[in-house]
Amino acid sequence: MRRSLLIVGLPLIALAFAPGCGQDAAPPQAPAPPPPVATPEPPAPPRVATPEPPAPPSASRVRVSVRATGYEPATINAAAGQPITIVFNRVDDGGCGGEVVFPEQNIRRTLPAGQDVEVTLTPQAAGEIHFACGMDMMHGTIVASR
Ligand SMILES: [Cu+2]
Repeated sequence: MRRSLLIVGLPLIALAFAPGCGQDAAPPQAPAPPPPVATPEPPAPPRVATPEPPAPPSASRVRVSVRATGYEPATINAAAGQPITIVFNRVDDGGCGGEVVFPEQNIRRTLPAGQDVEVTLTPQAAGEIHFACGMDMMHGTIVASR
């Protein structure tokens, strides 16, 4: 019995005192913070002119295998306005892939077997650029998009 009274009584006492405490206590006069001292900004480290990192080669460089059966891949995606390099490698000595022609670009290259031959061009607009073997039998397409 006494215990329960105590338990009930203590919070009541605390409640009775709580408002009084707040009123009695004068609002603490917070001392004004000292005016911030203007510290000079540390001089920025000299910016070393770093050259732009080169674009990842995979983005603008595509390998194309030239087989007797055709170009692999035969369709290449490119970004209009960005140069793209196609690295032709004629895998099969046979077949008719000994020459590659970009008729719209006025490009014609001989493809010796087993050698990388690079053709770099920049699609000027979104659309297709075609290439073919010298006899216009095997075909490939660059699809340029914005
Ligand atoms: Cu051909």
